[in-house]
Amino acid sequence: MNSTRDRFPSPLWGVGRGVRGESSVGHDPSPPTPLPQGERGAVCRVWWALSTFLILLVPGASTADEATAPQTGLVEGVVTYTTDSQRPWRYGRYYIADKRTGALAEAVVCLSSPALRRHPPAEKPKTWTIDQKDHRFVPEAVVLRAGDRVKFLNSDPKTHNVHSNSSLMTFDRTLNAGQELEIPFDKPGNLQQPVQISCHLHNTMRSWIFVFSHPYHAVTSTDGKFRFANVPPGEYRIEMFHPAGGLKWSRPMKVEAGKPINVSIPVGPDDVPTN
Ligand SMILES: [Cu+2]
Repeated sequence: MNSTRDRFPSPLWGVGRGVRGESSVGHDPSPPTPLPQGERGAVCRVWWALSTFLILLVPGASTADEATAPQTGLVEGVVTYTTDSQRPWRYGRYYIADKRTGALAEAVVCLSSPALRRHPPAEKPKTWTIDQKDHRFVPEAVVLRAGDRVKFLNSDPKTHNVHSNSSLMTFDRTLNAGQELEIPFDKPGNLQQPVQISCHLHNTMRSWIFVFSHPYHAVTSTDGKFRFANVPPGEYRIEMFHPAGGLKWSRPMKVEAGKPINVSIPVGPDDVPTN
């Protein structure tokens, strides 16, 4: 971007060149003719006024720079499931706390675009925790950024196991009561490619870890809500996936600076895979 100086040449620079007869205007090589006293005063007053105007204009130029600087957008919304008594979704009883609102818990929502795959890594990677408690992985769905780590705990008084044969991360470790295991997740995947975690000893235990290259992802709580702040303007898809039930939903979306977007993600029996 051109600097303010480039776009608004200093009036003093112009005066100096004019006095020395070097003005580019007309390329006149002849020496300047001294002006009468009265006219010189008028010229000075004109330049003073012009200088003041341009000085006042410079802060305006800064404002223009800010307006064209990368501004961000906000995307937020809620995931709901509409129950159909004729086609009951058997997972509904686990992930819908309030049947009246249908707010869907543990739904993973994210933005996707080719540009986001080149998003810079997080400055401070985080460590997330998945416990093994009452024969369940808690929580079941975890979303994180490439470079983050997951610490697996075993709070049960018996032995469990954590296993993954995902191309993003492969591991298989038995955890006795009270033992821990920390695993790094450096390779990004996407919404359709979670790291599925299981326990060899109890086949009903399962968990999904979604590894993203960017921060615009969320897993819903019992209120079904999600929120992405500081989204760079651009064209995206907003996608939702519920790993426990296989519910899928996606739409194209255009994010513009300073224009918050509220998204309703209503899913129902038609969004449940039939196979
Ligand atoms: Cu187990």
